[in-house]
Amino acid sequence: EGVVPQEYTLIKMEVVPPFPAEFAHLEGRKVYLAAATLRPETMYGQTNAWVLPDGKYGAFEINDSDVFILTERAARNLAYQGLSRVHEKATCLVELTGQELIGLPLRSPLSFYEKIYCLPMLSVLTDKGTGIVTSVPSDSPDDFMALQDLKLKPPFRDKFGVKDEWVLPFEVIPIIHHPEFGDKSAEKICTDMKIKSQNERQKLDVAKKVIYKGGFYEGTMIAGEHTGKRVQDAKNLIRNKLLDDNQAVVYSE
Ligand code: A2H
Repeated sequence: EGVVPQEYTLIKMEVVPPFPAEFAHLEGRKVYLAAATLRPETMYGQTNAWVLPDGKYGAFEINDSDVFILTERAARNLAYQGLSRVHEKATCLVELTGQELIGLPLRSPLSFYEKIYCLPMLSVLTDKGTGIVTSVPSDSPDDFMALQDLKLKPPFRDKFGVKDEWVLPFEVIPIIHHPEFGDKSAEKICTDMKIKSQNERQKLDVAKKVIYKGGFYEGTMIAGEHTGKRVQDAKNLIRNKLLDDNQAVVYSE
């Protein structure tokens, strides 16, 4: 963990009932995958959620109605930030593996797609954020390559029990115009750099930096109610609206 605290926005990706057998007894509660992002302005472009298949997760009580699925580490941090039903204590209702979360249908705030699915990504870290990531393949090279791997490699889908219909219908949505890399900047830079898979860590780290810099500081919104505004100016407007509407919470670590 860094010395400077990182402030994330946790996006409440609602698990659409009916729930699978592993947490059928949560029926009647609102259950969310809580995805940590630094880019709330990109939520229009969500196509899925990411979990680490071997990761350990739990369903934790946040208050009388809401249950968040995330790592225990994040649940403990949240408890100290006033987000647990029991004061300063994380209470786990069910322990879950990432593999058990794959295929969950989700409704996520601002997403153009009404229903999206939880899918596996091998670069998800369980000691950062919540261990849940929301996927925006238009603007994140990691998300783009992980989705490409699933789309182009049927054996990779089979390995994790991923159904075609959780992946194939979800196209990259242009949401930000990047001055140098256009409207699907992550796809463009991955093609230009000839990145072959989600495992090309060094290249992806370079791609991520380049895309982030131009997209955030010089990008323009081309989707949603802030179309035409600079990304820099839209970010806090979008973030504050998500927080006001109780579709997101603040999380620091
Ligand atoms: B960002 P930082 Cl469009 N493991 O959100 C791996 N990656 C994680 C993670 C974890 N446990 N928790 C969060 N992240 C991702 C959107 C996005 C993000 C876009 C473009 C760039 C970008 C959609 N995914 O991040 O190491 C999340 O992806 C590049 C900085 O704390 C989160 O924001 O700086 C970002 O990494 C946080 O990374």
